[in-house]
Amino acid sequence: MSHCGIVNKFKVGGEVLSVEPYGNGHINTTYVAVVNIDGVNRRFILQKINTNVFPRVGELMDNISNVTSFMAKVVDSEGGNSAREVMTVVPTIDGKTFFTDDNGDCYRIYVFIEETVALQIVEDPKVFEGAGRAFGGFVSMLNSYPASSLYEAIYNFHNTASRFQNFINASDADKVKRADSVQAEIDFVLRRSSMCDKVVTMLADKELPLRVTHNDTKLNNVLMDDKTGEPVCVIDLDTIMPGSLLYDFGDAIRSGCNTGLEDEPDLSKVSFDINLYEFFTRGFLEGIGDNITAIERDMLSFGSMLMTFECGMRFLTDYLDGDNYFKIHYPTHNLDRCRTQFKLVSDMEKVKDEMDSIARRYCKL
Ligand code: ADP
Ligand code: GN1
Ligand code: MG
Repeated sequence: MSHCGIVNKFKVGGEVLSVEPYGNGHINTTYVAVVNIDGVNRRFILQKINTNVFPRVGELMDNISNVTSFMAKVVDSEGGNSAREVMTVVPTIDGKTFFTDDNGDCYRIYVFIEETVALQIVEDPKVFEGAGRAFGGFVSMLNSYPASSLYEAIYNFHNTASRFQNFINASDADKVKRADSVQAEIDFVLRRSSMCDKVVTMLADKELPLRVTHNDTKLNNVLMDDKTGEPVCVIDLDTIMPGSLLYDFGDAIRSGCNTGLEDEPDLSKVSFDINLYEFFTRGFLEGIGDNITAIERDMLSFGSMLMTFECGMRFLTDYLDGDNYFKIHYPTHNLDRCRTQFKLVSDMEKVKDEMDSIARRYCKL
């Protein structure tokens, strides 16, 4: 079935004019569809859901439609505009949240949020502070959402201990004979293996609270107003699950406080920017308000290192495994991504004390 035919399976309310590839996510395949509705061209986001990564699509879409309905009510009750500030799932003509074609491929459609931009890199620290407010506000808004009613979209998603085990398995199996060429990166992971079970254990022991978290808070997963730079809408809701606030904070720091791109091959361009850390932390702590504990506050630096380390380890695991998970555009793409993450971890280790004093300075506790 053509992509236009797929869009026609949804209640878009008009004539489908075109469907083109869009965006640069690593997981799903995204398209923009233009639909003529009563003489006006409107855009929609069509996504083919990566069912290797998300095998239980029904559960995933239940999570997303329930959470977005909840957030829309909160936003509207506070005088906001939920049509712009919350993702809107467009139902299929038979009232479902996604469409399955004859090949078993699953598609969904969201309303396109116009006059926004998804940034790959921070150009203006104030904009990054806004992203912090948006992600902090996101966790805060979902504080009263019943976490136990959510499905676990990817089991053990930020369970760093289990990610470490996957890494060991891939390195031992050495399926595509790459381990010898990445011994330095393998050693980097092994030297830090004791980091991996800390948050998992503290969550299990209830020293850290389990919250509804986004779990994929990279900078390009919040849309910014293209004129004012203010945050508009948190997107990419596939990984909303019960988790730790440290995951959301840490993943945003990982992706936003990098002076280079996530896949920059020239490591001299990649470094951890503590100034940006301060901007984001101020925004995040403002957004979260008092929905944070002292232990969480004191572990924000650790969470940043852990999420950066975990992501680098995942890229390395995928490289050792023959690149089956993340989309790659050239053979060493995952290795380049891994190296940027490990460079950031090394940088953060050197300024941990400064990161801690910034968190204390802006926390409302
Ligand atoms: P992935 O999981 O592959 O990262 P995303 O859901 O983040 O996919 O979408 C990929 C890109 O599509 C985003 O970075 C953004 O540019 C764009 N996008 C996604 N949803 C919307 C939307 N509702 N309105 C406008 N742009 C969107
Ligand atoms: C993936 O979907 P996307 O591109 O926003 C990945 C994240 C990684 C990120 C690294 C479901 O995010 O966990 O941190 O790439 N998402 C999933 O860029 O695995
Ligand atoms: Mg994304």
